[in-house]
Amino acid sequence: MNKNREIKISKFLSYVLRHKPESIGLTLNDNGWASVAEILKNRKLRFSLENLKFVVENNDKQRFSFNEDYSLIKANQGHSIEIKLEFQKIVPPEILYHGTAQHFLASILETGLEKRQRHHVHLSIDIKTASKVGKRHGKLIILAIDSQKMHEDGYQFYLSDNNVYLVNQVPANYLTVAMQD
Ligand code: HQG
Repeated sequence: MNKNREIKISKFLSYVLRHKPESIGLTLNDNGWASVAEILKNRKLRFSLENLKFVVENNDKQRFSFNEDYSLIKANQGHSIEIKLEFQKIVPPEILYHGTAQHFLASILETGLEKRQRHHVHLSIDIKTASKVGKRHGKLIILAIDSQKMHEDGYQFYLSDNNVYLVNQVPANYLTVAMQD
């Protein structure tokens, strides 16, 4: 499939499965699953089941999942609408990373990392992944999170199906600057 079309379908899926299902008359169940048949019937962007499978399987960040018989599809994380995603509770690795923009630093050191529009603060397993996330926002800065200490102090960590580490907040005292551009 042509890369532009693939990205277009992926963005469309993010929009309807994370943010605005009602824009195409779709309903998500409590855990965020939507009917594949309903999605294929939408009038905004036409594509086949084969196209959809291709986009889901080749997605750079594995943003979406099918159920076993391909009748349902969901976004693995990143929702702004209220759903009860069943994330796996985990004991985090000792250190996790968060990539962000340097201009956010002063505010982050004041209030800690907040979830903003999302359901959780998103953390990365390594600096490489955190760099990709952070560069989207401006001049890169990588923060290291003492996730082991946070966990010992009672903060619950989760892992999404596409291996994003999630936590409700990161107070500033668990953060240090690991690297900046
Ligand atoms: C910042 C993408 C000032 C935070 C990525 C971040 C990731 C603060 C921004 C996923 C702050 C929110 C998540 C504070 C947090 N003061 N700024 N107190 N607390 N921020 O996009 O982590 O393509 O909502 O540092 O790859 O950048 O959607 O979060 O810069 O996996 O699948 O507020 O989104 O994946 O930005 O990215 P975002 P994020 P998808």
